[in-house]
Amino acid sequence: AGVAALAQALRSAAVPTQAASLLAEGLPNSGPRYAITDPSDRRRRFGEWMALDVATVPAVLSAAARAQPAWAATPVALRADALDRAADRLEARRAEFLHLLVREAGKTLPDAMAEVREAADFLRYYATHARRLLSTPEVMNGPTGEHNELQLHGKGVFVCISPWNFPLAIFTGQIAAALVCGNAVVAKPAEQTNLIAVQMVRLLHEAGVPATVLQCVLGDGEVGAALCAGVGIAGVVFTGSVEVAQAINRQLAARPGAIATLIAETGGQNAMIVDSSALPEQVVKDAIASAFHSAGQRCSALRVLYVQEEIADKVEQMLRGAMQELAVGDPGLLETDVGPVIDDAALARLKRHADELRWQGRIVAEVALPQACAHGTYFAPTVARIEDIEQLDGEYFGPMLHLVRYRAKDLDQVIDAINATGYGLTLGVHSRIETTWRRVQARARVGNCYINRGMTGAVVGVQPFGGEGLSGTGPKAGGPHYLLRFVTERTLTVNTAAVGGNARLLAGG
Ligand code: UN1
Repeated sequence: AGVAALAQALRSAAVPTQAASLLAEGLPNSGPRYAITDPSDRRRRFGEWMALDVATVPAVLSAAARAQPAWAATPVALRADALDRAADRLEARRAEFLHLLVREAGKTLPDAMAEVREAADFLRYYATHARRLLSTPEVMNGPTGEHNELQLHGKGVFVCISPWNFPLAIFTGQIAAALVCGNAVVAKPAEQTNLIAVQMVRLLHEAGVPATVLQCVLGDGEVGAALCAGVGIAGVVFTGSVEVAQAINRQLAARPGAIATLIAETGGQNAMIVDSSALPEQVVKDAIASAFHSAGQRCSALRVLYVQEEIADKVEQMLRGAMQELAVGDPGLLETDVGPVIDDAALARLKRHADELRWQGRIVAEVALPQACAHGTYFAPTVARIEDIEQLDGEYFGPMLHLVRYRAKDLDQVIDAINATGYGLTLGVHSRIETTWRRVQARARVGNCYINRGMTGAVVGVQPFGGEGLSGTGPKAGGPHYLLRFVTERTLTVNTAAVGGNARLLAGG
């Protein structure tokens, strides 16, 4: 009954079909318009978005800079309350956001539900954490007659650039962290998911975040680059490709003025290592979920499965069988496991890669696409055998899994090869021998290591998420250190004797 009610609510949810930038009052808001299409059926154009004229970007940033001091002066408790209210409203309006996640981003219903929950979790987690972090002085008492404080203040204006694969959760998490610390935000969502973004920013405004403190700018990479070129910005929060993160890093380094903060979360070349003590049923279940659910479009997703040769045939055979059970199709249907990839460009890159592997005779298993997928950007879940991870020339962001066999004596070389990719996001290990998985974990340079389970779906506050090397700058999102990069520290030392020896008079303000 609950599921049927949800499906009904989804169909009847009133959702917007037009998206435009949300700017401070008085700023010109016009630019070219683009159709919004449904990835599960490209013929379905259900809306339109309007890009911002790039010439308006400096005025947007100036408005943000003017609004920031008053927001920073608002007590942290009130800023945090606004995030909590936003979380409550988001849950109350769940159907509308689920609908948008399914239609605009091609997410399956379970993924969409998890994403709404994650967005609410980010709001509440950063609210709770900020209340504590920003109000507790960490310094010791100085000598008598002296009062000391270590204050944490917002840095200024943050530019938040977010990806289409978590258009609600990551978009909201970046913004929430920056705002609650007393920063103003100019957010630029991925071009593929503007409706969801604009709807979330409206909700944050309704929850009490002033419109000039949080603006949302729609546009392509040129608009993103113009935002990052803003002379007055304090920092950039970016989740997306390594190449773009590196370009932003160069751009920030080359600017005159203060050195801006870059918080980047990028890609991965994530592996799972399976030794001969592992339970094949468990391995196959976790590998399928980690590689193919969410259509493989998570930066945490499994790309390379290393299986010790003794059990490789068995795992391969079971994998082939299990893949035939995967339902690929319309993400709006409850039975669907794998929806479309985001757009034609993503599909073309995956197809080129799979075709090359097919010519080399490396395909081990492939799901047949049902007829109903003909008009969407669907990529058939595929498994291919490769020699080693170094054979991959980058991240293949989709339901594509690569298999490598290894010998027990080569385990250290396997880990070294994974490390040598330069990425370091997630790693899975399946082994019932504790010394083995401990040895792997100690040698691997990755941000999130998962033992005897799937390797996606990090929970905010429980599994702080983020990588090292090419995978990102840290600190981890949804972890206790994330907010620290959004604030600047100011130490205040007062000679209290000079004002009559009453420190409380000073601290009371
Ligand atoms: C991403 O895919 O961009 O653990 C990061 C997970 C998610 C990953 C989000 N939190 O699968």
